[in-house]
Amino acid sequence: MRSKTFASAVAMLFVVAGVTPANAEIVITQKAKKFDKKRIEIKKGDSVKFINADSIAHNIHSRSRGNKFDLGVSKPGTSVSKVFDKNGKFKVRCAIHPKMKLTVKVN
Ligand SMILES: [Cu+2]
Repeated sequence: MRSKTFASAVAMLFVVAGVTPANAEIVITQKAKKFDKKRIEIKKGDSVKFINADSIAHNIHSRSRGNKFDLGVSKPGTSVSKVFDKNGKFKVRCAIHPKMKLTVKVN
């Protein structure tokens, strides 16, 4: 029960500090080799869930300065998530389909 006590203590700390640990999850669907949105605006700490609703694989990544990442190959019917913990404007692309474009603005 020691870990439970610790978890409670951590939860108490969040309350005392006035921190809201809950962040939003924004869902982006990939279908017909397109993202269902061209640009989104989110808050720092929010995550974006990329659902692959296509019958082909995609590979979400970004080469934007300050926030380079590669979520790897996501097969049809699967999803991958990315937490955006830095402010800025980031270009998200698919490594397999260069025409797939999404801009994520993190405030
Ligand atoms: Cu793709």
